[in-house]
Amino acid sequence: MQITQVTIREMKMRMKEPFSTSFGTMQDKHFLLLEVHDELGNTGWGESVAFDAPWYTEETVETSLHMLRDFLIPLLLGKDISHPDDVGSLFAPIRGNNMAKASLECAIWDLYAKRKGISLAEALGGQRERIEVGISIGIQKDLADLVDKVQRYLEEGYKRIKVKIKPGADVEVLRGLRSAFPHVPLMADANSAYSLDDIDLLKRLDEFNLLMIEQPLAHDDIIDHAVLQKQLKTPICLDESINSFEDARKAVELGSTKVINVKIGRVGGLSEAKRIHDYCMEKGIHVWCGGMLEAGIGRAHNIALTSLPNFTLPGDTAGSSRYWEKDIIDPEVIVENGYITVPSAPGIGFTPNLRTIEEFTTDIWHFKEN
Ligand code: OSB
Ligand code: MG
Repeated sequence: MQITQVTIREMKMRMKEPFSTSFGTMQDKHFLLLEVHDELGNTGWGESVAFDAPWYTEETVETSLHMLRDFLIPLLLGKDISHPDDVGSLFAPIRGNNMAKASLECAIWDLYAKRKGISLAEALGGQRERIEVGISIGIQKDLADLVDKVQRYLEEGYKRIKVKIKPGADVEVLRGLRSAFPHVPLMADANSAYSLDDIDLLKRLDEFNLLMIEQPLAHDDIIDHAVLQKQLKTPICLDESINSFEDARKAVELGSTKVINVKIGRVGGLSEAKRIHDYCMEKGIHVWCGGMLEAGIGRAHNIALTSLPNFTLPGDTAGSSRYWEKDIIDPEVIVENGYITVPSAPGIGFTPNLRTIEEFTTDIWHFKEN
């Protein structure tokens, strides 16, 4: 397939509720929507996941735009691509910038599946017809608010509760939650808020029978997590630390992680996400699909990825209505009894809603081969 044109839309969408982590609070989701066109008039869609500020990883909306416009799109325009796996080698001369790369690569995957007339899930080798979903809840004002939220999401059917923790809002929060919900599948995400100096505190979390603790230590560490894991009963799940297949391999070999949160953007695209999935499956390491507060296009890619067999744990891919008054796809992502049905229509299987997309677009650029 020949890539003849790429459109970037800069988007701003207000979330229903602010989302707070150990690194800060977000209310407005600012991102890029990518639309790639082929020589036959087909289009494929992708969504960038970097935030406004570099507090999760180093990328931002602005760096993504810069990378796409000045490096990645020029590498792709006019190229004849036989399979989306080839995009990785095309982008190889550009170091890092995985989220920018992934937004474009995901659009190519959608386009590829549409040209073949198959769903993205099928193109990736996924088999599941529906996926189990959990929910990630930001830091709340107090324990009562958190208990209320958890109660509401359990009633909606979510299969696993993840709560954000940070120094000063950890042991007592989890103790309170555990006593309110003794048997709920529960986990905590620290977003890199601790160091090995906190080892005694982290060991106290073992008493709450958590499914796992996500990214307790530095965003770029895999060594200290291995040291910590030896002293914890609770399995460690790495998020920020895993930016590639090679990171995953090293973390698994070192014993730094027992579970991996796979995010398509963080690892540079669906092809790399699938490599990590396949490797973990071979090694008996369970994976689940993380989220970046995506709108509908990014969410659709996450759903397709989660249809692969080693996504054995509920992911963070909640329904559209958990984030948005109005999403940008038709139909919206719906969670029923804790499940999302994997669409079978060609490509991502959800139709971009051009009217709502236009409503949230703040800028637009078209790139053509010249
Ligand atoms: O660490 O998984 C994370 C949101 C923003 C940044 C980082 C993370 C998260 C979430 C929310 O946990 C996942 C979602 O609902 O999309
Ligand atoms: Mg995380």
